[in-house]
Amino acid sequence: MAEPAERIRREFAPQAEVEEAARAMEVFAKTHGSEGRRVVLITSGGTKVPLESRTVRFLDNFSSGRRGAASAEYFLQAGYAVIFLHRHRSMYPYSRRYTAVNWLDALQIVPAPQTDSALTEPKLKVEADQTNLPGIVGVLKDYQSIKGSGRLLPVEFNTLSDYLHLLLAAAKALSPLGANAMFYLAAAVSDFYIPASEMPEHKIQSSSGPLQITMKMVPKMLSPLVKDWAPKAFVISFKLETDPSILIERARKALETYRHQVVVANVLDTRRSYVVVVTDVSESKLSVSDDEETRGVEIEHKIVDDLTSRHSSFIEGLQ
Ligand code: PAZ
Repeated sequence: MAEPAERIRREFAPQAEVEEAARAMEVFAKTHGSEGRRVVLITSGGTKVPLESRTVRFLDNFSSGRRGAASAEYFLQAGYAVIFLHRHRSMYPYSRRYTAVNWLDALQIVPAPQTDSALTEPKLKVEADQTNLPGIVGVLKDYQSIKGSGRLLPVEFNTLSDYLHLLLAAAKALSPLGANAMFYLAAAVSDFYIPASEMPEHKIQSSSGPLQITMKMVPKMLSPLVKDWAPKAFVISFKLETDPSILIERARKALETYRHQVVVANVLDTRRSYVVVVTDVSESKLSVSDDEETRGVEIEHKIVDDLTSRHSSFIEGLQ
């Protein structure tokens, strides 16, 4: 069996500009690394797996990207530099708060100061109505300050192939940072795919009757990431289940198999209010009460607080 990096290069053709993104991640990691700053790679959103080469249909993994986008904000608040590897059009730090807003309802056209009296048409400008955009002034200030600081590098993927190539490139970029690098793998990545050589070229016809497809297993990235690509980094994976009774057992199995530091375990229906942070020696339950929720407390804040302090212990050689 070819090693995973080789398999990815051979079997998965990316659509994203991988080399350009790889260079940007390398420069970003070097810059922040040389300033002694910790750098976290956050993966966020679901992956799309095409079923036809001229693609009409996909197999999609569910994820809104809220976990990743909210966590990015809290890592930035904690002083980290963040590579935000996210699915195109999934939630984005700061703007995530307004994904349900129809911007055309939130904006108004108002007269602009007239500086040129020779103009025949009156000048107009657009203003935001803050009642439709709760907290916008604070959010915009935070966003602009983070953008100015250069501590957020967004990188986009769409398909599974893009994701695999970009994760490999990110691991290479972050590896020189040793224990100062963190991987926070919250994306929901497909376990199955159809190799290009076995994919029908044209749209699958429903006139051929019920569809039967055989999919191959996607190479497990966590194993080479931990062993070879970034062996000194602090690595956190996420485990999503729908059956709560198998959650902890599955998280423990992942830790045993991949030998990384932490699994954050969550159940689909309760993922906004309850997670368990699992290590080989502990299980810490984090939750958000109804009262906290009404005060705007987010579970990602608690997850990031917990993990940044574990990361400090890891760097100090205590974990
Ligand atoms: O993106 P989101 O906020 O809607 O959901 C987050 C999540 C459930 C995708 C994430 O917490 C997670 O568990 N990711 C790993 C999924 C997996 O086990 O493949």
